[in-house]
Parts: sequence; structure tokens; C-alpha cells
Amino acid sequence: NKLVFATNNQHKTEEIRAALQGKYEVLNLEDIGCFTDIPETKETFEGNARLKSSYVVEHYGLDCFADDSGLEIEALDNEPGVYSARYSGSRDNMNNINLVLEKMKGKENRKARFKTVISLMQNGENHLFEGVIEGTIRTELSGTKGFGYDPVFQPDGYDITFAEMDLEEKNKISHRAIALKKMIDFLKLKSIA
Ligand code: ITT
Repeated sequence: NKLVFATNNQHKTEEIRAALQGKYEVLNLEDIGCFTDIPETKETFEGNARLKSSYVVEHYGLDCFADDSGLEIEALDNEPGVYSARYSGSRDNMNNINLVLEKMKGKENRKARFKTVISLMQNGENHLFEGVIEGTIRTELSGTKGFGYDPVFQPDGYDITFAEMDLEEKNKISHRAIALKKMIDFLKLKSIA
């Protein structure tokens, strides 16, 4: 069983591969020979996830799924949101994290959520699956695992950040894992029907 995952992000690929190990073989954009940074011009996760998945259908004729995700911080009017990957103006992750910490200085409300929308293109039809995890923004970085904003995000019910969790532990609770589970349940249902 093969699934094409329309991403250039190696960390996302790693998380999805680990979650689907032994069940599905996951091919990312590099694996199908696509080296384009697919433009993400929409203002919603849904819109951008659709753009990425449709691109692969149009240019490669392959069914696939895409993940658009990001961090929404209450005190910052849900920024960085869809701009998470380039919040500071570039993909420099340390700059992005530092900008968040800077803007959060002195803020009492530290509530935030990670959101993923998966867009699945299958037989010309589009299906969306969402995953959300609530948490808080730390005042300093902690941990070296994971990627992106993981060192400053502490999921509710835990006293460690995502960057202090093993991939396996993050994959039990993350926004991406929740959305992925919904997609897999959908695919299983379809294969029985
Ligand atoms: P693709 O579009 O190629 O999939 P990307 O990195 O550009 O890769 P997005 O446009 O969806 O992906 O941006 C998501 C950004 O949100 C990502 O670069 C991180 O900064 C952040 N992010 C998403 N999920 C995250 C997670 O699980 N942990 C930490 N940061 C995350």
C-alpha cells in the first residue's frame, strides 16, 4: 500500500512514516521527483492543503495527501497561523521562534494550539481532515527533538514541550497524528465499502 504525501518537509515525512510504519509506504515530493516549492497563496490551512494536493494531481496524475499546519497563539490574534513556516520573513526556524518569544513577552495569556489540515485527493474527490492540540507557549526554549515551534510548545496535561518528547510520544497526541488517524480511518472504511 503506497501513499503519496505532498510535502518537502522532512520532519513531517518522518512523523507520518513513523505513524504508518508497517501499514503504508509513504512517498514524499522528492521521492516522486518533484522539487518545486508549491506556492501557498491561500489564507487558510484548508486552502493551502488543497493547493498542495491538487498540484500533484495536476502535474503528476497521482492521488495524494498534503498537510498544511501551523501554530495559533491566542494573544497574537492566532498568529503565526498559516504564516508559521515564514513568520520572520524567511524559513529560518530560530528567527521564527525568537519572534514568537519576543511578541509573547509580558503576555499573561499563553494559550496556543497546533493545527493540521490534511487534504486528500482521491479519484478526483477532495476530502479534508483536521487535527488540533491545545497547549501553552513557554517563555524559553526547551528540548532538541521535533521541529519548528516544538521547543516552545507545551501540550495541555504535560509538563514538557513537544521538543522534549520522543517522536513516538508526540505521535500519540499531536495535531498531525489526529488528522492522520481520521484520514486512515476514512481510507479503511472506503476499502471495506
Ligand atoms: P510543506 O508545505 O512542504 O508540507 P512546510 O514546512 O512549508 O512544508 P507548512 O506550510 O504547513 O509546511 O508550514 C508549517 C509550519 O508550521 C512548519 O514549518 C513549522 O514551523 C510549523 N509546524 C507545523 N507543524 C508543526 C509541529 O508538529 N511542530 C512544530 N512546528 C510545526
